[in-house]
Amino acid sequence: MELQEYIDHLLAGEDDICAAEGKDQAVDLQGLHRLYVDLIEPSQYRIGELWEGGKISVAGEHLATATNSYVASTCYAPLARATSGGPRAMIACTPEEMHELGPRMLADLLECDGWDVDFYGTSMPVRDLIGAIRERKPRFVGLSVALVMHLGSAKRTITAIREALGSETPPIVVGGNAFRGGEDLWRQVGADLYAKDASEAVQMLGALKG
Ligand code: B12
Repeated sequence: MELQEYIDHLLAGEDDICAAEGKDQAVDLQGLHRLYVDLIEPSQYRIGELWEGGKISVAGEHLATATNSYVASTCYAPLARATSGGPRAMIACTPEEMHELGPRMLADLLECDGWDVDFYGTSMPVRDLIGAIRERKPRFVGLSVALVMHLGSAKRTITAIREALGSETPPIVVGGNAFRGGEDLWRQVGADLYAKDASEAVQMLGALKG
């Protein structure tokens, strides 16, 4: 199905048609990656443009986002692996960050790649994040930032983690819409690694599995 046709179904609230398309694509892991990065992600970006341009309402955006969340979870579940005991990954949104679908999709694809993922969802408080890293000792921490205005908070979060954990700090990986505005932004917030999408991230992070 073409992107525009899929978006039309999203906006019409046709979750059954969207899920059927997702299942057709996600017949294997490669298909799931394609579904996430080549269909769900660009459809959400397009929804953002339509919303920003006043072409669709907030209700339209919410419906599309909820439908894409449903499609992702429906299609990922059959390919998920039992990963308890595997290398641990930690994925969280920085404080105040409410965009959850992108990091959730990354968490899903990492699980399918054998990582035991702790996914913390939106707006993770810094103190609690540091406590969780101490306790759970992940191989890396992934921080998601969608809003450009949250880049400062991302930098403060990373600085606080490094100050608290010193040489015990695991590699800090960042990603999300906010970093698309400039090639060097991820370095400026003090991260060790960056990936532009979830597929690229899974490939890059394979090197940390050990
Ligand atoms: C849906 C949505 C929302 C929903 C989110 C609901 C949810 N459950 O997630 C809600 C309604 C909450 C929302 C709120 C707001 N939003 Co909003 N939102 C969007 C929208 C349309 C889609 C987001 C999405 O799902 N993207 C799809 C995912 C798959 O893409 P992604 O997040 O980039 O993730 C991929 C990669 O980046 C990567 N990745 C993501 N995280 C990580 C982490 C790591 C470690 C790695 C390696 C990789 C990685 O992997 C993912 C898959 O490949 C975007 C448009 C856009 N361009 O993203 C606007 C957008 C991000 N929002 C925007 C704005 C302005 C807002 C609000 C300020 C609006 C308002 N006035 O209230 C608030 C702020 C809320 C907050 N405090 O965070 C702007 C941001 C502009 C800017 N320059 O910063 C955007 C770009 C829309 C626009 N075009 O104007 N939003």
